[in-house]
Amino acid sequence: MGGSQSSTTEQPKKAPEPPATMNMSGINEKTFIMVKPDGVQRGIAGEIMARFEKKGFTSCGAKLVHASKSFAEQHYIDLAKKPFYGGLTTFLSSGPVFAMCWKGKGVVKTGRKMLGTTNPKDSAPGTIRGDYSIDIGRNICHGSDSVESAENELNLWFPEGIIDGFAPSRLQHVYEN
Ligand code: IDP
Ligand code: MG
Repeated sequence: MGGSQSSTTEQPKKAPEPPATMNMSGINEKTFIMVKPDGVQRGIAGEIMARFEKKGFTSCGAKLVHASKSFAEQHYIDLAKKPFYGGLTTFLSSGPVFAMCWKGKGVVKTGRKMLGTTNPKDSAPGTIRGDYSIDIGRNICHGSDSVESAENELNLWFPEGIIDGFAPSRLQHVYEN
């Protein structure tokens, strides 16, 4: 006796499941919206969430995160060469942010319109930045600028995954078909 035996009870190995990919088109399009530390400090996070809810988009995830400086640098890596990158990433990591995933038809582009232009001095009244901010470095919110960057940002901020299978019953009153 003794020694290693090959087990006869071992289950045949299943082919690995393909990695879960986010469905990022049609009414399943998703975007990453974030209330930056200024918006959280000023108590505007709930208002921003409410605007996306009232528009008809579906929440797929929401949480407060206090990002580290290096995490903030990763988020804004495309801006690494800009002179304001240091200040921007120090600011983003200065306090909690409210990170959200929103889903719906055209949500990336419409989400950006709802935020308003980057510089609040040009943001139309009625947009979030137009209504609640003045300085470009304190424009209170972030929104993905393309479906591709949304997917990257959601993977960065929600490594645990999002709630993707939820289709609220109200959708029949949001979409005509
Ligand atoms: P976005 O947030 O509208 O996508 P980006 O060009 O991606 O704009 O810039 C990211 C953030 O960096 C902006 O939201 C803003 O807070 C900040 N930012 C952009 N340009 C400037 C600038 O010229 N000076 C200071 N901060 C800036
Ligand atoms: Mg941007």
